[in-house]
Amino acid sequence: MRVDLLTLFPEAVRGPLEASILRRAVGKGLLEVRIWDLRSFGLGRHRITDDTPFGGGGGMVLRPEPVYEAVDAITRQGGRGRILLFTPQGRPFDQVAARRLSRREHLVLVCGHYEGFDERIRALADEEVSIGDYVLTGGELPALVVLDAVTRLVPGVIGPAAAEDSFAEGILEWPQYTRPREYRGMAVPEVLLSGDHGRIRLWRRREALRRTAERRPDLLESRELNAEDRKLLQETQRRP
Ligand code: 6GU
Repeated sequence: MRVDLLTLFPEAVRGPLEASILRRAVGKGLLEVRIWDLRSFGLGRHRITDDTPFGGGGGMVLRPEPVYEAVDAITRQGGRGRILLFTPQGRPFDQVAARRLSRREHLVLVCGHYEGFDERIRALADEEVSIGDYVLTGGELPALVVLDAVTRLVPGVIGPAAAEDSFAEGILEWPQYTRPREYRGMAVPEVLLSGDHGRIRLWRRREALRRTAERRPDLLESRELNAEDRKLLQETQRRP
């Protein structure tokens, strides 16, 4: 997958790309990220990228030219890709969107900044994306969030079992334990040491459903449970 990331703060996105899974994906040749400094497309000797809003009021607004010219430069390098514009007004990002975007060959991530951007920049975007109902200072962290969620779904980046975690299926993960068997008075549930894979599977499923019902009942309301899941969920209501 090729990703072009447009930002006024290239240094804000470099660190995460040089660490962990993202770095490994780049190392394996599964991901290629190019960072474009919007300032290099700024106007005049001072490389101006922002201006005051027409109509008055405070703050500075990202001008359209640097973004359009950066996208032109990307297009000249071959293909325009799917253009995502990061804004709190965008569609809330979720695992379904991550999976859909992971099938794209080329993404262009446009990070706004300042108090906002010129409305005409929206005309460039195929999608406007938000990562949740809170306000950040810019689109850099959202772009990295989306890039991380999408990259781990690109085949070969992590094992298929890890990528297909239970959230992909719409419920929360079950509790996990490793050594030691007991730590500071907290014991690993006996069933996990039993070697009985049938019992372990049912326990994990029951605990995943219990946790989802307790913490994210909204995830269960929007889906149809099969007979086994309904039975396991009932069991969680009978005994703790
Ligand atoms: Cl995409 N941008 C900004 N500035 N704030 C946000 C956001 C995006 N998503 C949630 N908050």
